Order: sequence, then structure tokens, then C-alpha cells
Amino acid sequence: MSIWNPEYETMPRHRLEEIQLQRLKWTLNWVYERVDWYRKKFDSIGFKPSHLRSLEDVRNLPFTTKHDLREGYPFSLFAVPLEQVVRIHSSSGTTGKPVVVGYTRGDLNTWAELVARIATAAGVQRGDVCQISFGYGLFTGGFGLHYGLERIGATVVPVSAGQSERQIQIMKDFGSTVLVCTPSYALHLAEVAEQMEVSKEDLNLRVGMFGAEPWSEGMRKEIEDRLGLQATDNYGLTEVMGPGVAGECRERNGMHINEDHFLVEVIDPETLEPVEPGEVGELVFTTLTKEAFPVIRFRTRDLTRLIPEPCACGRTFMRMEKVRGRTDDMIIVRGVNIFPSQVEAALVEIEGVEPHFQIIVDRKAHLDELEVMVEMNEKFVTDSMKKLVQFQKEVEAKLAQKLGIRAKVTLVEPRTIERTAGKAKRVIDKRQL
Ligand code: DLL
Repeated sequence: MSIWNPEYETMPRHRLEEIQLQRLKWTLNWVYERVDWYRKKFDSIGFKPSHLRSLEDVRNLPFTTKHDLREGYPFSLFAVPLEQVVRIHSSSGTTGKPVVVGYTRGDLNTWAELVARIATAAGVQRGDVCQISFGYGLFTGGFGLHYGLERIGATVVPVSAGQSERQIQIMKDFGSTVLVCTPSYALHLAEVAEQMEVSKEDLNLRVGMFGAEPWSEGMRKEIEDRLGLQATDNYGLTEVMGPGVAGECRERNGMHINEDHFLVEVIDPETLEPVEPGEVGELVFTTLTKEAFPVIRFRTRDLTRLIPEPCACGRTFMRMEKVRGRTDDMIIVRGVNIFPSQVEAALVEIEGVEPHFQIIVDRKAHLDELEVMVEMNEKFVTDSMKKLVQFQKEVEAKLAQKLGIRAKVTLVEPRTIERTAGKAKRVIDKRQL
């Protein structure tokens, strides 16, 4: 099985740690000199980059959260002037302000390299026809995979997401061998193909590179059976880079983290202390080479464990297991990250509804559906069907504007949504992954 960059990907661990330490020192100096926010944070605990002696010393540094990054909206956490930023992406669906991230030309070069690694690990090669059905835009999925696959020399078909029948037509006519999208969209495409009476034998698919949302081994098997390909998982996040942070090799037993570019820690989300090796906890990343948007100890909120044992593929980078949950209430619907607080923020701005709501996520025909049950205000309850429908449409429009995706709104009578003394149960996730 081929390895894109054997020099780094199979490097002995002690050598890797030397490189990590050297790059960590560089990064700390870089942010200390260039980003006010980091300098103030370091100063507040009396930390100077020169204090760092070992990789473990990173634990003396403060964490960075999504909230912190949002506060920097749009560019104040950039470590280079805008004229050196050649690309901007942004995280989807956050309350109010999104996290905006920038890339220098060097960052884009690294990004393509890291995606080339995970694509090679998944089994993609020059000569493959790669249909990218991730959205192109501020979301990192489309462009991120695009340049990495081009780097390999594969043939890239940048279809972007949506228009499923057209996707199948292209897949068939172009003989796509690699499908790149979210796992739920892959399953949906399988179903559309069946409706169009296109069988997996009519298609030429070989490899699937799926990511950006949680999925199970059961789902993997179903996608493989229905599309006739080998499905691989890959992980990443906007704040750290986008796709290319980690990806599965053909062993398909955990995703290798590109550790020469990202320092990974796993912490107990309550005590914030490191967990024992191999235990489940929250992933925390520090970038080691990023120029425009470095992050120090970024708390991902993603829960998983690292697999300390060496992998049969020969790569020495640590593997992470599939993400098994989050420590916050973020849900991912059709690839868009949504927080219940965004729904609340939209509802409080609408006269006539109460901020009592429940979000129901379901999966029909393998596509996520979002429904928001909203309580009406007593004074607005009316017997006029026409008024109700119009009102419902208004609420839907407002929510779509805030969330970035469409949700079906169901208006319910005052005081019908269950009240609890403790945490409100805002989300009912009926998806069986
Ligand atoms: O989803 C980047 C990406 C694009 C990764 C394409 C892979 C492929 P965000 O939109 O910022 O970035 O969302 C990041 O999505 O913190 C996880 O909760 C979740 N996530 C990403 N990949 C996986 C995965 C992109 N393979 C958030 N399994 C992360 C489970 C994933 N969850």
C-alpha cells in the first residue's frame, strides 16, 4: 500500500517528537509576537515562549475555545497581515458570529499535502476519477479535498453538493472511481441511484472518502454494500485546518493524525487534565506549522480515544478512533453545525412565539431532516388557518436565515412543550446511525 510521504508518515516516534518540539517553539513565538490575544493570555500567566522545554510543557498553556475564536471575528486572531492571506474559510452555523479562518500560500500548500496523505492512505491514486460532492464555499470540505486530490494527480470532478440525480448521471457517465462527501449523503446517493435504476455494477466506484459528521460501522457496511466501494473515514475541523487532520488507512481501524503538523492531547472535559493513554476524552489540538491562523490548545469538544498501538500499515502517526460524541450540544445536520442556542436566538427576535422549543432531527431516505417545534404566544393563537400558515412561513424564513439550512417549523399551542426542572431537552435526535 502506498504512502504519500513515507519520510514523515513512518518516522520513528522519537524523531517525530523532536520535530514537534521544534515546531511548537516556532508556533509559540509566532503567535506571541503577532497576535495580541495570545500574547495577553500568555502574559496573564507569566508564560514566555522561551519557557517551553518539552512537549509536555504545552500543558501549562491556556486552552482556546470556539467562543474565544468567535470573539476575534473576523480577522483579529490572524497572525499575518491580510495581504498575505490568500484564502478564507469559515465555520458554519454558530451563534451570531462564525469563526473565520485564513490561509497563507504556505498554509494552502501544507493543506494540499496533508489531504494528499489521507487520500493516499484511503487508497486513492493518480488515474482515479474523484467526484467531490462536498459543498464548495466557505465550508472547508469541497476546496480542502479538491487541492489535495489534485496534488496526487487524480482527476478531480468538482460537482459540489446537491442535485442528486445529476450526481448519479455524472458518476455513471464519467466513471467516477472515488466518491467524496458526507456519509449520509453517500447513502442518499445510493438510494437515488436505485430509484434511477442505476445499479452499483453500472458504476465504477472503488473508494469512498467520507467525513465531516459522525457515522457508525453499520452505516459503513450499508454504504459499501449499496455503492460497491470501500468506505473510509476522515476527520478535520475548520478551526484547525479543515479536512486533512486525520484519515483512515486501508486497515480501517482508526484515523492517523498528521502529527508532524498537529499536536494532539486528550483531556478529561471536566477536570481538563490529560486522560490515561488510550482512554476516552476530548481532543485538543495545537497547530505546529500554520502561519495565518495558528491555534494553541484548541478544545474541539469531540470525544474519542487515541489508539497507542502501532498500525500494520507502517505509519507511525497515532490513530484516533471514530468520534463518538461531543461535550456540547452541537448537532450536525446535513453537514451544517447547529447549536440549539442559535434557534433560541432566532426565536426571541420573533414576536408571537415563546422561546420554548424542541429540535427534532430525523433521517428520511438517508437525508437529515430538521424540525423545530415552536410554542406560540397566547395572544397570537388564532383560528385563522391562513394567518397561521403565513406565520409559520415567517418563522421558517427567520430560522433558515440564522441557521443556514432549512428547518420545518411546527407551531404548537402555548405550554405544550415539556418543561423540566433541570436542563431542557432541546434536541431529540431520532437518527439511527
Ligand atoms: O467538517 C471539516 C471536514 C470536511 C472534515 C470534510 C472531513 C471532511 P467543520 O464544519 O468545522 O469542519 O466541522 C467540524 O465536524 O469538530 C466534528 O464534530 C465533526 N466531524 C468532522 N469530521 C468528522 C468525522 C469539517 N469523520 C466538526 N467523524 C468536528 C465525526 C466529524 N465527526
